Amino acid sequence: MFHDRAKIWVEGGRGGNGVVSFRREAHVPRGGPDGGDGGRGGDVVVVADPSRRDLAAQRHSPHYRGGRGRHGEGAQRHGARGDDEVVAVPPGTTIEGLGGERFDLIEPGQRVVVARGGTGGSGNKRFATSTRQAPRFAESGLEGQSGWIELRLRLLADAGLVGLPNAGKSSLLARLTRAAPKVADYPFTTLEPVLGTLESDDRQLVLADVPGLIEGAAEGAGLGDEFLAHVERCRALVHVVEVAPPEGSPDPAEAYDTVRGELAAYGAALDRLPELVVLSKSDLLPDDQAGEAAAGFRERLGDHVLGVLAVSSVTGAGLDLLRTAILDAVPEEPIPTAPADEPEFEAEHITYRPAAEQGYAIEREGEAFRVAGRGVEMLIARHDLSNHEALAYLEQRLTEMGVVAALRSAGFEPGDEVRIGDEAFELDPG
Ligand SMILES: Nc1nc2c(ncn2[C@@H]2O[C@H](COP(=O)(O)OP(=O)(O)OP(=O)(O)O)[C@@H](O)[C@H]2O)c(=O)[nH]1
Ligand SMILES: [Mg+2]
Repeated sequence: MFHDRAKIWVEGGRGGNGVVSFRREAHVPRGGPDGGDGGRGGDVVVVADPSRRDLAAQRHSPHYRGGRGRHGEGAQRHGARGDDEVVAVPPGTTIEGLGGERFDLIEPGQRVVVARGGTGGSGNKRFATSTRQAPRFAESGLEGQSGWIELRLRLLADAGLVGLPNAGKSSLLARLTRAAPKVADYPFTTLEPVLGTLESDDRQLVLADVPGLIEGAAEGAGLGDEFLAHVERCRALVHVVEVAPPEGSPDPAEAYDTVRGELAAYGAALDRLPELVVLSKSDLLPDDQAGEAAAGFRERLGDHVLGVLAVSSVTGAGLDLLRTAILDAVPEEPIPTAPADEPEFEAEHITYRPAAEQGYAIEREGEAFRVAGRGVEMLIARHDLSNHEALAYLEQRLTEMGVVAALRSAGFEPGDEVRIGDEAFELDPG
């Protein structure tokens, strides 16, 4: 089964804790603080890996967690950074990130950080000042970013084979490329997209064979039309129509119009892609009749299509012309820009916005006051409020940040209860 969607849980590693430690030396009775900082938690990184075919692995095990940052140690030893967790996906995968932003992984090796690890806590050394020479507190590490994100694969193909079921699409892919798709004389033989590479002397081009479309596919008839996502990135369509359909089947013109209608109903501008029309199974008609059918189509469609060709996958008639026509239909790759000119892709896109961290709002909750805001909540999360020194430090920081003044103008009096994040405490700024 080919999986082109997956929902995964991503969680950056927790930062390591800072440590409380004091220098110990022979002959020095009380050394200064020397507690090191905790290391940052590892990130969760999604990487485009060409050896991956689909998103089956992510559906099978949907949880990804960055490694924990190590705690700091005495003698100013900082904890090591946590290991990154790598999620390998096929090129062509689109990611909807934690903040709703979208990333397209196209080139092999392209990577995006989808969940950052938490920052490590500072050791007590960092809290030493002239008036607080022996701080007996340190910060805890913070949790990493976490949440569910969506992955969606849209294959990277240059040209897509479309048509009614049984039109002969897979047979063509098998003749034009080394791919070996299943071929059989019943509709919906192809259940999932198959890629093949069309080779010429100087170019390689990827062809996608997708399931057949029937009337009403946009409303879910047959196999529906979701698999058309895999031709969305194509630069041309090869529309396959049986030149001599069996008794009782729609004639070639009707078959053609049905598929065009479904392409238009799907959207994504599929009906505006350059189109080559292939009349398949020409061996079932005498040569002149297949040629006449092609001429009739050409007249009817005119400039709307790149061309109309009668071919046979059985005899090989017309296949060389078709190969050339497909190569011509897909423009040469634009010359890639020098890597230096490309925007930095490594998703530093997901950054904390310092401005947002500065802001806070004060609200009354009965007798208590709630201070809401990412910056203050992170500050509280880092400290152990049962530690008197840590509490005194927090009061000092809240005063410096203007939170205490803002509380006072909201009616707060020293000794009132203040709530921040999950914590509630009596604030009594000196
Ligand atoms: N005589 C003749 N038969 C063909 C030709 N091409 C395909 N066929 C037959 O047509 C039937 C359908 O071929 P497929 O290639 O599986 O058709 P498809 O369009 O991929 O069909 P779905 O995957 O079901 O949509 C098979 O029995 C093929 O052997 C051809 O050029 N000549
Ligand atoms: Mg097929």
